[in-house]
Amino acid sequence: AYGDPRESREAAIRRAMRVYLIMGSTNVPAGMDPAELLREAIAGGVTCFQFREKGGGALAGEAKLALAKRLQAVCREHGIPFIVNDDISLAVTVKADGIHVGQDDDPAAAIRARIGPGAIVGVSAHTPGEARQALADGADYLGIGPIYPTGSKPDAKAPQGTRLLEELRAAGIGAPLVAIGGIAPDNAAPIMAAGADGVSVISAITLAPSAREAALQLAGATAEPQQQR
Ligand code: TZP
Ligand code: MG
Repeated sequence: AYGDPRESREAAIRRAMRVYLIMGSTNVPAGMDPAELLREAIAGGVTCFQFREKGGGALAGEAKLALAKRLQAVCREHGIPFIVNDDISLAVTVKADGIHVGQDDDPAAAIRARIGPGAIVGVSAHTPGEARQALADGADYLGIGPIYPTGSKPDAKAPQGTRLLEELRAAGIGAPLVAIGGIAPDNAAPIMAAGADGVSVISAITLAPSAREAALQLAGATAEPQQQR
């Protein structure tokens, strides 16, 4: 489980990147309980969770806090990291395992100063320059994308394929990298081959007929080649 003292911090974070579910209330089909969906997804093999409460109809204030706490409890029960997207005060309030920020947010060093030295800090990067800067600022992992077209983020940048992943690895950057954007079990292989440590998804799990089955398939698609043989 995350936080096992026998595992190095970086190894634990890298391992958590493998099947990284991102979700907020607006990603969950009507009539479904987000906590139940998360439980199903973890049962299928999700290794990390990010609470991303964004877009039209997103919860705010007490309702957002209450949902964060419910989902955090599920993550704790199953020993996977609970990461908060963007909202540093929420992350601090609930003592989240980490925070994920974009390029429009404070630099990783400023974020870490607020959330504490032990917390995981993830940063979205779209260019080699942004990636290097985030790592220099102390980011623990980078989110790279969008790899493929996505229907889950209206203001997403143009899809870039696996090029940046390949470029960063070729440049000798060994930091944990997680890919994002339009990823599904059937298109994850080239991402892993390009050097990603895993995939982060919204719709491939939240809109799947079975979150558990979708997570299971993503776990299979992101297995190390050595483990498959
Ligand atoms: N950032 C870049 S693409 C994206 C985010 C949050 C959305 C990913 O969602 P999906 O459904 O996995 O394409
Ligand atoms: Mg942001």
